[in-house]
Amino acid sequence: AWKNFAPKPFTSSEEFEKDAIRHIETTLARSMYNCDEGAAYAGTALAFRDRLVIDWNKTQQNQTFKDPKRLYYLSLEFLMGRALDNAMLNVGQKDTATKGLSDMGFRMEDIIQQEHDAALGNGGLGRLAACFLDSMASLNYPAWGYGLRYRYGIFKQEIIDGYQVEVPDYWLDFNPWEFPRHDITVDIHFYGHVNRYQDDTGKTVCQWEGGEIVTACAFDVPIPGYDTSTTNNLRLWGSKAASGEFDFQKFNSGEYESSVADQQRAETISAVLYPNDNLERGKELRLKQQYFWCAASLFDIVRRFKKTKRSWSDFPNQVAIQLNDTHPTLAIPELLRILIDLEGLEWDEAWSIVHKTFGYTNHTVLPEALEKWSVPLMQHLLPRHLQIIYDINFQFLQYVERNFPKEREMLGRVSIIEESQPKMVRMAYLALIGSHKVNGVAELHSDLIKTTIFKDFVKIYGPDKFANVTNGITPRRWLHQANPRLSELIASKLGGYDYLKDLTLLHKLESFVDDKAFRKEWAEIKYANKVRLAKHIKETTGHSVNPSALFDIQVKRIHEYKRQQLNIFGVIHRYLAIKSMDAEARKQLAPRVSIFGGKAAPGYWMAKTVIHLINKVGDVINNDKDVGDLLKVIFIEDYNVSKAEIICPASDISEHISTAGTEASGTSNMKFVLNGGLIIGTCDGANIEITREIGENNIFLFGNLSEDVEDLRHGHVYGTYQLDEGLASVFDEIQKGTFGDANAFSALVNGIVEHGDYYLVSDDFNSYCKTQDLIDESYKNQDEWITKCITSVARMGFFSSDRCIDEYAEMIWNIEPIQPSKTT
Ligand code: 26Q
Repeated sequence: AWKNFAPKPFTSSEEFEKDAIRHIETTLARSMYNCDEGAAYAGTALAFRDRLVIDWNKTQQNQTFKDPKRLYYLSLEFLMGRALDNAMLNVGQKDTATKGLSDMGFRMEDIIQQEHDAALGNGGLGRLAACFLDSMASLNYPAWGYGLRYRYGIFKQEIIDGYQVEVPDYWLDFNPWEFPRHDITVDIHFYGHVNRYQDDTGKTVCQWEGGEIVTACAFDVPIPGYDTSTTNNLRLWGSKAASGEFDFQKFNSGEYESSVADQQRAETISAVLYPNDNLERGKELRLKQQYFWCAASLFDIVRRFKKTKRSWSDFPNQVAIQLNDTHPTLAIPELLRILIDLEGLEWDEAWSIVHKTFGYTNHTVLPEALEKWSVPLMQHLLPRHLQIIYDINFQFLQYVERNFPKEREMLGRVSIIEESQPKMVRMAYLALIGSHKVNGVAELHSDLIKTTIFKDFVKIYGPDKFANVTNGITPRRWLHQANPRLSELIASKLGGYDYLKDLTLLHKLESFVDDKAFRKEWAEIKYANKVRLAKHIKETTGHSVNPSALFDIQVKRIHEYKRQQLNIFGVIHRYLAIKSMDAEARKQLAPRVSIFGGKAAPGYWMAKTVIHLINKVGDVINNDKDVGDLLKVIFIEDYNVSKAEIICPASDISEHISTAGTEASGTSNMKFVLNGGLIIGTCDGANIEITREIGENNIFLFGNLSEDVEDLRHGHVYGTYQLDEGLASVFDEIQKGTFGDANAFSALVNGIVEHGDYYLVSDDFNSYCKTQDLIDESYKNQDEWITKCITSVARMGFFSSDRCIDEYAEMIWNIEPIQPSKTT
C-alpha cells in the first residue's frame, strides 16, 4: 500500500507561508530576497494547486472505478479568466492565505491581479462553456471539457488615438494551472486520398491514405467544484510535428531547415484563436483546427470506452457528447469513420450509435454566422469525411423523400450540400441530423430556430427533437468572487452561503426589502463598487468620474446587431439636450457616466468605426466645461473576464439593446442584474425571461418586437424611409464635424439613412431616448430604485448555470451526479 503523502489543509498562515516560500525557492528557483508580487502569486498558486491536484486525482480515479455515463463538452472556446481566486474558494482557506501573504508584505487583491486571464474565447459562447464547467464540477457530474490549447488567446485591445489596435495575447509564460501530458498524444491525419476496395469477404472497405500527420498533445486543466471535492478535467490539445521515421530521414539527409519548417507548420494549428464572434469565414486553417481537435478528442473518448470492454451498442449509454455550436460538427463524421472504417461496424449500427451520442446547441440565427465549408476544400483536406457526409446526406434525403413524397422542393432546401458555386457543406444541418437533440439558449431563440433556420426539420423530425435550455451563469464567480461584500451581506441575511449552491434561495431576500439597515448597507456596497470602477477608470484612462453619478454600462463584443451605435447616438442626443438647457434645467439632471467596452473583430470595419466614434464623442463631451459632471463618456480598453468582474458589480443601468430577434440569449444581462443593477433592454434573448422572473416594473424595456422586424425591414427597402427626427439631429451634428472628420463616420450614418437600416436603429431611437429619460426620473427616487434592485436580485435564482446544467443532464445527456469518494 502506498503511504499517503497528500498535503493537508493549512492549519495556520505560517504553514501556508512555508509552502508558498518553498515553491518560490525550489519550484521557481528564486530567492526570497527579491520576492515581488509575481513570485508571491506563483507561490500562492502552487501551494493551492498542490491541494487541488489531490482531489483531481481522486475524482478521476473514482470516475474510472465507477465508470458512469460521462458527458464530453466539445467547445473551441473556454473563456476561463483567472483561476486562483476560484481555486482558493473551492479548496477553502483563502483567509489563511490572505493572512500569510499579509505577513509577507502583500495584499491578496494585488496578488490575485498578477494572474494573466486565460482568454481562450471570444465572448458569450466561450464564457458559457467556462460557467458550465464550473457547474458540472460543483454538481458532481462526471464531465470533461475538450478544447484547443491556443498559444495566443483573444488579442489584447489598445486604443490609440481613438482607434482599436490589436496586440497578441501570449499568455503561457507561466501557467501553473495546466499539466502537459507528454504521454497522451494522438496522431491526426490530413489530406491524402481514399482507397476503396473489397476485402476477402466481399465487403467494401475504405482506407484513408497519404497526406500528412500532425500530433495532438494533451494539456490538462483541473476544474474544481464548489463545496465538493469533485475536480473535473478540461483537456486542451496542443499541436506539434509528428515524430515519425519520415522526419528523421529528412533530418539525416541534411534537410534541417525544411524539417524545422514542418515543425512550425504543425504548431500553427493550435497557435491562435480566431477572433471572430458571430461571423464565419471559410479559412482552411480554421477547418484544420476543427478537425484536429475533434479527431483528437474522439480518439481519446473512444480509447477510454474501449478500455471497459463493453459492446459498441453500449457506447451511447456511456458517452454523451455536446457540440457547442457547429464548430465541432466534424466529430459526427469522424465517429462514423472510426466505427465503420476502423472498427468494422455496418452503417446502420454505426449511425444509430452516433445520433444517440450527440447533442447540438445552436447559439445564433444570424445568417452570416452559420458555418458553411466549401466542398472542394473539404475534399482536399478531409476526403474520407466528405464521402461520409455525402452518405449521411443520401440516407437523410431518401428518408425525407419517402416521408414527404409530395414535397420534392423541400429536398434542395434541407440538403446538407448547398448547390452553389462552389458547393458548400451546411454545418448546422449536419449537426442537427447527426444529433438526437438540438437546443437553443433562451426561449425566444429556441422558438425562432424552429420557425426560421430549422423550420423544415421540425416538420421532418417532429418538435420533440428540439428543446430549450435557457443560459445561466455561475454565481460563484459572478456574485461571490466579483462582489464579495454583496455576497457577504446576502449570506448574513440568509444564514449562510447555501444560496451559492441553490440560487433560488435568494428569494428570501424579498422579506428584507424594507429593512432600513439592510438597504443602507446595500447602497453602500453599490457605491463602493462604483468607487472601485472609478479608480480603474482613473488609472487606465486618466478620466475622473463621479461615483455618485448614474453608471450606464454597455460591455460586450462590438457588433452591429448589439447596437452600440444606438447607445452612442443616444449619448450625442443627450449631449445636445444638455447644451440647449439653461442652468436651472441642468440642475434637475441626474449626472451620468456612459461606459463602453468591448472588442471588434480585427476585420470588422463597421464595428471599428463604432469604437472610433465612441472615443471621439468622449473627447468632445469630457472636455466640454459646459457639461462638467453631467455627462462623461468612457471607453474601457481591453474588456475581458477579469475586467467584467470589476465592471458588473458597478452598474446602475446596463444596456442589452440588440435588434429584437438577433441576440440568442445574452449572459451579461444576468451578471449585471445579479449584482444589483437594472437593465435597459429590448424584448430579445434572455431579457424576456429576466422580465418574467423579476417583474416588468423592474426593467426598462423599449423598442420593436421580434415579430415586427421583418415587416419593418421590408418597409425600409420598399416603402418611403422616414428617419427619426431626433436621430436626424444627431446625424447633423456628426456631419458638422463636431466629433472630428465627418467622413470617418459616413458609413455608419449611411448604413441607416441610405442602406435600409437593417438593425432598425432609427425605428427604435425615439423609444430608446424616452426610456432613458424615464431612467433619469426613476433614479432620482433612490428609495424606489433600491427596492427595484433588491427585488430583482431576489428573483434571479433561475439564471444559475447550475439549473441549466441540471436541465441538460436530465433532458439531453441522461447522466447523473456521482458521489465524490470519501477516502482520504
Ligand atoms: C465561426 C466560424 C469561423 C470563425 C469563427 C466562428 C465563430 C466564433 C465564435 C462563430 C460564433 C462565435 C461566437 C458566438 C457567440 O458567442 N454567441 C453567443 O453565445 C452566447 C451563449 O449562448 C449567447 O448568450 C449570445 O447571445 C450569442 O451571441
